[in-house]
Amino acid sequence: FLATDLTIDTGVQELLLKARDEEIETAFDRARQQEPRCKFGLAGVCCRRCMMGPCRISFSDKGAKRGVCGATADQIVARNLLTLIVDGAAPHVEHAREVAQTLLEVAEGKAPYEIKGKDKLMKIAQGLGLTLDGKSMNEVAEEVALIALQDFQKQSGVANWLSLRAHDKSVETWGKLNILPRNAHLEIANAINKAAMGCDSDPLNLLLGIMTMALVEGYDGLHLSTDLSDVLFGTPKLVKAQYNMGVIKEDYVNIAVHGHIPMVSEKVVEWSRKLNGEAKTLGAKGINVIGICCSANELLMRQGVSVATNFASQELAIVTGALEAMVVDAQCIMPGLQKVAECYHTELISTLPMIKIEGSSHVEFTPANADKMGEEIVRKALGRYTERDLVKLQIPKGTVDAYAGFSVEQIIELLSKINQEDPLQPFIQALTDGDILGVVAIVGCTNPRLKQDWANTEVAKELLKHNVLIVTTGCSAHSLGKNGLLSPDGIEYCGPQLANVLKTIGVANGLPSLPPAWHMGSCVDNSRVDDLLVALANRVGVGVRDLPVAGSSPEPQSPKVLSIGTFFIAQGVDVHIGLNAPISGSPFVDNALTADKGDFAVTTDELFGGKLIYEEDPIKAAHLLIQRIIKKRKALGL
Ligand code: BF8
Ligand code: SF4
Repeated sequence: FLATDLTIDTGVQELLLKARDEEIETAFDRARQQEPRCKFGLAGVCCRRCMMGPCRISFSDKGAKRGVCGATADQIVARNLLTLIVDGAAPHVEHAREVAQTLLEVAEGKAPYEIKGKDKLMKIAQGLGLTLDGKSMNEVAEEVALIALQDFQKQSGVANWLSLRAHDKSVETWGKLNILPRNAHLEIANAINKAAMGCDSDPLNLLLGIMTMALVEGYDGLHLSTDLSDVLFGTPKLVKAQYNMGVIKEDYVNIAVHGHIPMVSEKVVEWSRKLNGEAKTLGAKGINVIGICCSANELLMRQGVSVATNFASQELAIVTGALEAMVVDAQCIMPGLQKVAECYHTELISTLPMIKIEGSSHVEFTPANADKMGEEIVRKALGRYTERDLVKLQIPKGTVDAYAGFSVEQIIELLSKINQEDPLQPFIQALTDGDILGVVAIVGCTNPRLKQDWANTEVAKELLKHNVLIVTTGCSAHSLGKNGLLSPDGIEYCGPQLANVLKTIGVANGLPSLPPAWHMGSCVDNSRVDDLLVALANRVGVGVRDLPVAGSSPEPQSPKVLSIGTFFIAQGVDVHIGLNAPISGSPFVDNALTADKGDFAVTTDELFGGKLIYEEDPIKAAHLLIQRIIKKRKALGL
């Protein structure tokens, strides 16, 4: 395979050739070794839920139409999708719980972090109905953390973070369907129970279970993680940084942070700054921390740390031969990293007690020993610097400037330079006039089965050309960053009306223009996208489902894309994916998620106002999204 067929990132292409010369295998090679893929698995009709199986449902008239227990294709696919969505939501829920637990320990004086987001803390406390009079910041933080932790305990009522963040009209819809979650752990256990052999076999009831899990993802995964991370580490503001493998610096001690959990990555940055002088005694110019995947997003948004690469090419960062350490925590960490690290002087370091990697070192994170962890990790990296093999050193040249830090708070501040009393007004005016046709969130991953960064970038460019504003998160944001769409220069891709809007807001804020894609953060920060939608809906006086907006994940790999996607569908937002979910083997599930209102007895389009759109071709996908946006505009009389 030509490297140019695997990725549009020229730095990654260069490193793929280097890896081949050095006989190092990466995910791009392994993705091809898995072809041809099992068609039963792709369609979702394979069941391994008990030892009467595994069973699979035939596509032809001749073969089996039911599993041994009698389960049909609809039942098998619905159960599989439910557990797939648990696979997506559970890591975010655990992420949120860890942040909440850390906040509690900080408030109790047991963990070495300071609360940097005092304003956010007070706003959340007010939203939760707490009285603030006479209370210290730590007392308020403790109360907020305890209310957050109730979302893993309470046995009745509705999850607290849903009540805090959801739009009233959405809650009304979910209440009528009886899908409101009580606590995240209970609903995860329920979902696994529903899917077990001999339990729920009603595809509609399973679909409703999927939507409950989607709400768990949305509120006790995404929103809770973002809110409490902002409390601990501060709400992001506009920052400028660089993208591409070129951010790894030859004459520095390089530490890559990879994963998701900001408590880990923030401490690595803090200790790299503290021990920077020690790098100089080794002959290096200092310590250079760079990001990969969503840890990159967390640090980019709050610390302006530059980004080396995204998911599909994580192993290639090590192939530069210039990483002293790669620090990982949870989610999207390829086990293949260790084998690559063993070919170089790089130390792969896992951190979370429950997530270890065969062969790697481990420096344990707990909130209380976070400083000890940070110091030990940075000292390990310093120790590796002198072991570098200069013959194997090759860092692709070139970086791209990018802006990030588009929290809703920051967006409102930028807009307030145009209208101080009513900051959202100019944005809504531009939407009303069609200068902004709609807003699409480009989110999710890169996937070594697909040409890296290509579809993410092409969907974005086609939408921009038609005056659709892009907001972005996750590894897709990195695709756009690498390709210049997070820079003011990127407005060359915009239609004239959108370009004008971006210039006007940019100039009012001392920039030539805002970038055409607004980087809102990591995957859990899709909560920020949701916050923006709720703020717009409230300001206009409609529901989220009425807004001319959509989501798109052109290169998904993780079930997190499906859990986040169904969360947005539950709010009535259409969601495009560029690689099919394993649902095509079930007429019921496939139609329920992808058909239009009225075409079948049950569709999410009818129940919630949003549906799943599957399209591999990025240009066609962009136009399917534009059609849906225009339909929503018409319904609003625009
Ligand atoms: O949570 S975008 S590849 S790193 S799943 Fe993973 Fe996908 Fe990247 Fe962040 Ni999100
Ligand atoms: Fe087969 Fe039913 Fe067991 Fe699944 S649960 S493996 S369909 S017998």
